[in-house]
Amino acid sequence: MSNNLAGQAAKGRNVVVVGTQWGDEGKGKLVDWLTESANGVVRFQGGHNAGHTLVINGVKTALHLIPSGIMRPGVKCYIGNGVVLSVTKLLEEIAGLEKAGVEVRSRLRVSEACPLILPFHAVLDIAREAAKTRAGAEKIGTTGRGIGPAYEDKIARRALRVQDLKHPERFAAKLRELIELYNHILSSWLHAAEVDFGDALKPYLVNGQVQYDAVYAEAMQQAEVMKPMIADVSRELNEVHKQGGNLLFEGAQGTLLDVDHGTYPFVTSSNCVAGNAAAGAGVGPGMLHYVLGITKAYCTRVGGGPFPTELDWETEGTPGWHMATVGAEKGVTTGRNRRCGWFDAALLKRSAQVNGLSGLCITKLDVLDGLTELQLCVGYELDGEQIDILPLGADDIARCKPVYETLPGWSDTTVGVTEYDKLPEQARKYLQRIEETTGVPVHVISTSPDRDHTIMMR
Ligand code: 2SA
Ligand code: MG
Repeated sequence: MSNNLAGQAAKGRNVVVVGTQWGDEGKGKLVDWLTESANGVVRFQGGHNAGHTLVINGVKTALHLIPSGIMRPGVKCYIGNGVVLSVTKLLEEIAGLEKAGVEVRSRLRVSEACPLILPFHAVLDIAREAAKTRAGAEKIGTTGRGIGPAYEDKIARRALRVQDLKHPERFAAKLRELIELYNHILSSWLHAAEVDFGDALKPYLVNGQVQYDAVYAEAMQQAEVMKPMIADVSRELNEVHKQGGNLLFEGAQGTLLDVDHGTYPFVTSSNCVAGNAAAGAGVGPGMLHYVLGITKAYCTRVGGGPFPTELDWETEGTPGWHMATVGAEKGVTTGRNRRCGWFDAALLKRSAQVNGLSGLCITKLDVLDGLTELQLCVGYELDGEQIDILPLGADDIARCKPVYETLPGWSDTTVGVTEYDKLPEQARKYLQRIEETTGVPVHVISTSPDRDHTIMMR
């Protein structure tokens, strides 16, 4: 194994961190760890559907919107234009961090071009999933945070953006138009069924109709708090780069949830791939120097959609149950159980291709400790043919039958190991097979959620 991630600590070198599976690969920990040599950390897509857990000195912190770099004093954090922003959630997160003694406001810059997530986006998201259930269709299994509807407004060119917060009249006019549209949609749907929107959304809804006054008043109050953080993020990032600073681009969700390259339509509504770090932050692709693919040593998925190597993860004593329990596989944002399955190298090949991965970081290797045998998916059978890369779209993926290679497990613990040579021999063999079957070198290995339990290959 070779390494060139270490070289990225040099001046003016920027790293993109992406999830290579369905999210929850452990990106937050790695971003936090890599910020040691970064001046700024940038989010470029998604919204508060993301959930990044960090454990620092044994203390757990969950972040949804603010880049993981916030936990390192002095590092600047940027929310790029590609992020859909709920100001309510952002201010809640800032308050939580400040309560824990983390300075946020002076270090956080929010792009004025971010589309806003407003309460009616979550209403529509939840109502739409409920409508699918009523119709007997498979739900997407969204986080219910309004991500999809907010991106729809962006693409339809009617979104309210962060910059509108600075102009109350403009904000009011756009908001009126948008709420009229949403109330029109909701009136035809909410007649059909009672939908439980939860307490948080109640103040904005009366008889299934979004209340303009409530949304407007809250947004204008928040605008005052937001103003000092609103910035031309694209310009600031280019400036940092010119001065030789290092930037870290922090992806959310994962490649197979990408709206173009994932298991469509069971995907999120943004591009999660590395290329979007440029468009979603307002920098040129030449500013992305190294792409680190965060990869769980097995696979998990939360929400609906196909998952070729999925195991039974509910029956006690099975390998799937082992992954779910030892790996504590629960959603950070919604608390939902994550589905678990074997490592899928054919899926990783797709990921390597669409991201241009420079190297892999294998996380949660320690979760596999104690399994006697491991299966590694090297391809699929689809319509009587053998293929070695994940096909595009949910329909074909759902028909794929995995082809497995069996490898021996290991009984020694790998928890907290910080040197490659101290890993059990079978664990090293497993990592080598991952490299060979995916075609991507392993550059980093994570052996526990703790910041320091990380192996850097040299
Ligand atoms: P959405 O809400 O429109 O983005 O949902 C669409 C699909 O994207 C999936 N999705 C995620 N999958 C894994 N992790 C995510 N973040 C949270 C976490 C999720 C949680 O880190 O644990 O707490 O449940 C995330 N965000 C979106 C989602 O499950 C749908 O399949
Ligand atoms: Mg997550």
